[in-house]
Amino acid sequence: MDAKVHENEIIKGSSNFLRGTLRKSMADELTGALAPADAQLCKFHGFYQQDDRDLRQQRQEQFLEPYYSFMLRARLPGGVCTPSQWQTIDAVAQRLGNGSIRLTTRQTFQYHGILKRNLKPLIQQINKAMIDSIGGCGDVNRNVLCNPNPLQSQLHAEVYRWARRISEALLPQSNAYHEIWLDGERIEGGDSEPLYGDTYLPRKFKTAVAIPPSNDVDVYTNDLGFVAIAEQGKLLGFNVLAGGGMGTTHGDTSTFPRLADELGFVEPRQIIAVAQAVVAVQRDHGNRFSRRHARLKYTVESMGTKRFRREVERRASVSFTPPRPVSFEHQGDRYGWSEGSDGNWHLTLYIENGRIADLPDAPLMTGLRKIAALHRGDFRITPSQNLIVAGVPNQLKNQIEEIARRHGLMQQRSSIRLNSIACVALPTCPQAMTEAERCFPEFMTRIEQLAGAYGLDEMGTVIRMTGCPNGCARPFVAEVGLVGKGPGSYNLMLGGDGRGLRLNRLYRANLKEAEIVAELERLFKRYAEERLDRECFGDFTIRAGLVPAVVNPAEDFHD
Ligand code: SRM
Ligand code: SF4
Repeated sequence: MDAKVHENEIIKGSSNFLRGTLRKSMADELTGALAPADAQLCKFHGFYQQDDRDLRQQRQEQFLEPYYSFMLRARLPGGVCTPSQWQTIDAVAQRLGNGSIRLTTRQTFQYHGILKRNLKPLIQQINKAMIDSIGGCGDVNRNVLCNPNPLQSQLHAEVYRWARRISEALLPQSNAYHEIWLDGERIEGGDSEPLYGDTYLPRKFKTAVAIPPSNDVDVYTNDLGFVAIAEQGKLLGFNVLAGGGMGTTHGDTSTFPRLADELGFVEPRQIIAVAQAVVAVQRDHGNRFSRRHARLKYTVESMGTKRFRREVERRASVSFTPPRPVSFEHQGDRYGWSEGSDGNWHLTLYIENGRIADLPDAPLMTGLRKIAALHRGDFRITPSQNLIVAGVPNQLKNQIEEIARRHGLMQQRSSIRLNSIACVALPTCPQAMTEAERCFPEFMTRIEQLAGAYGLDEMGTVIRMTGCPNGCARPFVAEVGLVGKGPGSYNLMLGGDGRGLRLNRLYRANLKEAEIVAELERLFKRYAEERLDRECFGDFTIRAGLVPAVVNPAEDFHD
């Protein structure tokens, strides 16, 4: 292997298909941590080693090792689970996690604060409920997103089945997970990774399936995207997109967010071959020297879209036809009850920051436990960290609503709050430069007051905050993006279009919260006075010349 490749390539290549020394690390009772190489490999098994950053200094002063614990992320294609699976998810959080469940921006759930000794029992318990964490993280395909709101029930069911198939087709084949965590039998010399190879992908890889007119999955921000094309509720095929991504590094202009390019249209039966071909091109052409430049978006950028498309066509033995016209109307979720075409009802609940816990004024966890006990449909986690109680027959509607209301799951919220999201950030995220989840509710209260003062609180502007520029709440496609820059300070980004079709751009750097509020007050005032009929805030910021639109992010995102 080339000596200059990134050290993670060596770790992967010599791991014996993701086994490394994980068993030994787990058995070592002298530390709450894993050996450094295993702390990389464990991501492929769905968990991260973390330490409580609030306690770092205190522990250092007491000459103690950091307070290590683990975050586990499940694989849940399209965010769908049954009520009985929900009951397990809940029980495991109480017994082996920190008592809360965190819904994520990729339609799954995370447990935080798992002690090393509890990892194996936790993985075993969720697996008994038929939920695994394979590829929850790591340099492989991650949880596959799929529009979760089944208004057109049959089309949704069909598209969801394709999302599951993609997830299965892109799963790593190593038996290591079963051996290490589920005490499965060892396959002597039998392991191979026909798709990924022994060094897997150069970097994480993300796939989403959208059903227009909703762009709730932010399909253009994914490495690989499929946009369902239907006529009168019948699925004809998918437009295929490639090369989207959010992560950037402050001060490094060679990194940038990017929206995926359209490769073309294919029929449903062709999409698995196409997905595998896109992965294979990334496997063979992605950058294995610099992880900062290793995502598919840089591969597409350096190969050029035409060559990339040809290579996918060749490997998948397909010919793309021109992409079909699509029209997306909004990002985010639509709340409350909606009726599916099959006569069942779906209740979308706003879960602030995706954090499910028994809060002093809102026992969310207990409420959902009670709903799970009588619900016969399914639960769907949305890409905006919310939850849908889906497939409720008419006769259970009132009962479920009554429980939801009594447990604070249906509080009155402004549209501007309902359209906002924040990432986890402190205290668990090692990359966080500042707060997000913990400060966001109060910050949004100030923004609500501000918007209310100008009659804009129901305008539903998309506001997203992250504790660093990795972009976990997809802030670069928000109308207002707040991207952590340093303790208590954020870059204020403007110019998204509320549909996830345009990147935003830096408006003011390094602002403290009070400065952000003051800036937004000026901007909201102008918007209230000057906006055109039905013009969203993001479009206004471009038309008013507050920021120029990003056309080619490789060239102009950092201008
Ligand atoms: Fe993320 C890393 C949390 C969605 C881009 N992300 C992390 C880590 C694991 C920090 C780390 O490197 O150790 C965070 C763990 C925090 C914690 O304590 O839980 C973390 N990411 C999250 C979640 C939980 C945010 C949330 O509030 O919901 C989301 C989990 C999704 C899931 O279920 O799989 C989450 N992360 C995203 C998204 C949004 C998406 O995928 O739709 C992005 C932007 C899209 C993209 O990938 O380009 C995203 N996360 C990153 C990056 C930057 C990657 C890059 O290309 O530069 C990192 C850092 C890295 O990979 O080195 C990162
Ligand atoms: Fe952590 Fe940054 Fe992701 Fe927020 S955006 S969870 S701070 S990596």
